[in-house]
Amino acid sequence: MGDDSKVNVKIVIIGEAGVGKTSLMSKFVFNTFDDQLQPTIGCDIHNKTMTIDGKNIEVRLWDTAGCERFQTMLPLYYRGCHGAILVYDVTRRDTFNKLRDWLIELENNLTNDDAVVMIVGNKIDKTGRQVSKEDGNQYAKQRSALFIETSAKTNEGVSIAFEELLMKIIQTPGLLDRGSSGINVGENRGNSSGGACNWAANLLSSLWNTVAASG
Ligand SMILES: Nc1nc2c(ncn2[C@@H]2O[C@H](COP(=O)(O)OP(=O)(O)OP(=O)(O)O)[C@@H](O)[C@H]2O)c(=O)[nH]1
Ligand SMILES: [Mg+2]
Repeated sequence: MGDDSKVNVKIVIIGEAGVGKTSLMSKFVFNTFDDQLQPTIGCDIHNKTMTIDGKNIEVRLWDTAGCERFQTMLPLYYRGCHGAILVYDVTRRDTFNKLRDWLIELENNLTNDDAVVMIVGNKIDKTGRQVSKEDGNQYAKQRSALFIETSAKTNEGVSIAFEELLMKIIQTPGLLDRGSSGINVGENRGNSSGGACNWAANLLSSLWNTVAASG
């Protein structure tokens, strides 16, 4: 593959409800922040094209719902992921305590064994912190995950979070060669448009949103 080919990368964003998963995605993809964001229903998929380490990358971000009602669908979203962003809210200790459950969920469902996990402590702009940076860092280290603190509101750490994760994914030997499986069957190296994949993935997401909303 030449360096001008596009590499497709799938990343899932998970964590408890309200921790800022959608806000992080929106800041990174659209550079927007909404104080009154509605909870995600099912899963939203957004793409961003970027260059990391001289490689053209089409990043597909699966922004999942933290609400328990939608979690039965999660294993489907993990299929073929190259990376996962596991978010907690530094002002809510309960969301940090739940990281263990989320990591077990990832271990059981990620189809790429060496998919890269990044733990993100979000909302550092807020007062009333309940989880120190040291606690977050130490926990991530124990679990061999990357770690960063962010604010989707002020943009602190947001680009770095995604860039570090992507860099690590690119540098993990063989990870991208495996591409994705399951519903992302069209994802592989050298797919320069990604149009059909986007269409299929977004259609699936829309269908799921419709079903979820009516249930
Ligand atoms: N102050 C502050 N507020 C934030 C930050 N990130 C998100 N929020 C707010 O927190 C609320 C929840 O954010 P979302 O991005 O919807 O959270 P989520 O994790 O996607 O939630 P679900 O979709 O329900 O799982 C929204 O009102 C956001 O505006 C942040 O970094 N700082
Ligand atoms: Mg959301």
